[in-house]
Amino acid sequence: MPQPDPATEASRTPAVEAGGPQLPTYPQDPVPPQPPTPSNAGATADNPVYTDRTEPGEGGELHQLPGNGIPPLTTSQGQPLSDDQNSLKVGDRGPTLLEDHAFRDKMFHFDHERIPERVVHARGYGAHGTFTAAEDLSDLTRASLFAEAGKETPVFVRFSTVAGNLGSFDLARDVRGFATKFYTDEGNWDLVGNNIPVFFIQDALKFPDLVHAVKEEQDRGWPQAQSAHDTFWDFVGLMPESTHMLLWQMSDRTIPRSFRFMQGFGVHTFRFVDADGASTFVKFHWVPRQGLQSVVWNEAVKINGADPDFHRRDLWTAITNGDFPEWDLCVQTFDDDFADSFEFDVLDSTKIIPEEQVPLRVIGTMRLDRVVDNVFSETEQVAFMSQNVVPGIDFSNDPLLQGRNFSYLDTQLKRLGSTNFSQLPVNAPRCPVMHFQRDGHMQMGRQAGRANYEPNSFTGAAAGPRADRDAGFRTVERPESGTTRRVRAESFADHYSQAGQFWRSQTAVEQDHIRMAFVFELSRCEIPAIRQRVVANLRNVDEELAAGVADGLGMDLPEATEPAVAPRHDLPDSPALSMAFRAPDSFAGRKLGILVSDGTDGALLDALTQAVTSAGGLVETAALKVGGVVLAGSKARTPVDHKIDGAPSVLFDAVALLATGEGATELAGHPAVRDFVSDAFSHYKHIAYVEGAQPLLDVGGVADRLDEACHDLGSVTPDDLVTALAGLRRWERDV
Ligand code: HDE
Repeated sequence: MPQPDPATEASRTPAVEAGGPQLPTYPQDPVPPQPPTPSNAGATADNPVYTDRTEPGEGGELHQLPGNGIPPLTTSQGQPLSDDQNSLKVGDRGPTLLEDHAFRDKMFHFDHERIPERVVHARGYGAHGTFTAAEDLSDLTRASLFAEAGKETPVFVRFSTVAGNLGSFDLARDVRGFATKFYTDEGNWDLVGNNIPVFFIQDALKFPDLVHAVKEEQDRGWPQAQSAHDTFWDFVGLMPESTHMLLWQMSDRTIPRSFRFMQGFGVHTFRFVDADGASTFVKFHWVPRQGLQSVVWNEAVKINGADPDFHRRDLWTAITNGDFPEWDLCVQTFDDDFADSFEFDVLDSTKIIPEEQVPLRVIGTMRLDRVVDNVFSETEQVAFMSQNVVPGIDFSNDPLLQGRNFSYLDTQLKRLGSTNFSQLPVNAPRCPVMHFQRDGHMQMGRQAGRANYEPNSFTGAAAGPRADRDAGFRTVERPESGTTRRVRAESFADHYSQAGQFWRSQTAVEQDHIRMAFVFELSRCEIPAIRQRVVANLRNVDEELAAGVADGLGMDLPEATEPAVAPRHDLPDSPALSMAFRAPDSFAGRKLGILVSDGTDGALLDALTQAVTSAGGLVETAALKVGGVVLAGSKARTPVDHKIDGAPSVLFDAVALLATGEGATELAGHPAVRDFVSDAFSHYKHIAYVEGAQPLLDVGGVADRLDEACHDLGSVTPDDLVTALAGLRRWERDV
């Protein structure tokens, strides 16, 4: 059998057809022998450069492929390769030789590409940005990033789900991690928060149990990325301290429309410390300038099928389009007197301090404006640690925080495999680092000099890495005394009052969603006693909620659980706890999905696109075929963004039906189109349509149910439509 010569057709990289799409031009084989240029051009012995091979060119295209005078591929040892397509064999069809060091070099590295995923928050997505201080905060903290108005500090943020594994889907009903690394000029400060201000447990010792209970069950390996199963509800039912968090978890906050539309919370009480060592308690909040927005549950389920990467794609798209999301960093600060007089213990992470009681103060704004170059190097290798604080920020005695401060350092060693993980570019401080920590796996530094201990007389009293008694980090001096005991403080005992306050502060629609979420999740539990225990706990929160959940599950209302302390039902409503309180006031950052066909009015399509984009929104089109449609009065095909099957309406915030005539009739025969329209309607979305789209309204079953959020483009201008779209959903719709 004739064998391909490595230098012939069979081993060639395909050539680009003339007139075809603009793909990078590959050189024609055989690759001519390249001059032995070092792969890392520009590198010196002191400064190896490893990143010059696949940088995008100015036009975004990948270049620097072999040939044309560009350095050739090399092994990891820098030896130029003559052939990266064929392994070394005995004869053309013979066995592969162990001698093939280039093969082994490549395969060895590939075999070890994976590292352990995070035990929680495995699935995440990161981006770079900048934090800009709003004012000089020196009256509260000596943290250098808050030293003056306008001071900029680079940040890296990683958003995540908690329970799902790395390859799970984005729209799980789950808490979202919101972790921020501030590269301050006095070291890294990590604010490792969530999008919910409370937590399930009060003591870190319970964390392994909580996580075991929520992750897939050990004897079967499912469910993935879901709390809707027996072991989770068993655990939380037996741990009434979880109840407040459960109310948040069952709210729409755990199915966010986008990372861009979520709040973030530091959760614990921390301390700000000023230059004199005086401290103030502080709670941190991130408030998105984009407003808050979530999807509905039925939509979340469908998004996970249509686009499991919905949230990461959303963040990437927004940033690469220049639509940079922003969050205000706000603080609630209070002193010991407030802490002593507050109804709950400020060290208890299952409690909030209502904004109405201690208002938010904006201390700066973060803007995310750069996606990562490499997801593994940055998003996967970033190591957040709650114990990363800088001078001016300190911990409180919250037992959850104290436990976290051990766990995060510990976990990085397991995940990243070396104590030198802080040398990775994404983790490295962007300020001088001076210490005598030495050696260890993957030591990247070349720590010169003779002295590697302290004190020493080689570096000189002023020159070496001496501790700075004045400016260095100093733990707040606080009196502590007591008997060593394993106890939970009495002041942590009220598990229900704030859950009731949260429930009462929600709008009727939000309450409905919470009730339905409890019903759904508990209906996935096979063991009736588990459902009963949770409903028994809910009776201490609100009788109406408990009755509604029991009814939805088709069960009798159980006796209420005996609470540790009687729940209070007199806490005032806190409107700020409702997502409606921070609803968006425009369509900016949202997406309109437009269904088009042959014969669609191109002028209207343009006008709509123009109106949406000038309001800061995005437009994507879908049609029967991705090749495009012939617009009315045109002869050429206009490409579209999606084939209809790949663009269900759940991927959009609002939809417009511009398909018309025969095109509309043809589309109406397609099941995906029926779902496109009927889902948009039942997910309370705005629907704009042209007269010719009647077959689509008919097939979607909405023609005789049109309401104020259904807009006839024959009478509504594109600008008016965009104004109406700011409302996002018509919750009054009877679906
Ligand atoms: Fe975490 N958590 N956590 N957590 N957590 C981790 O650290 C832990 C808690 C949070 O994007 C782990 O690097 C304990 C509260 C975020 O890389 C681990 C306790 C809050 C992220 C860990 C908690 C968080 C993590 C797993 C109970 C909100 C992802 C991998 C006391 C304030 C950060 C890792 C990223 C990740 C431990 C509870 C937020 C194992 C022991 C409360 C956002 O160290």
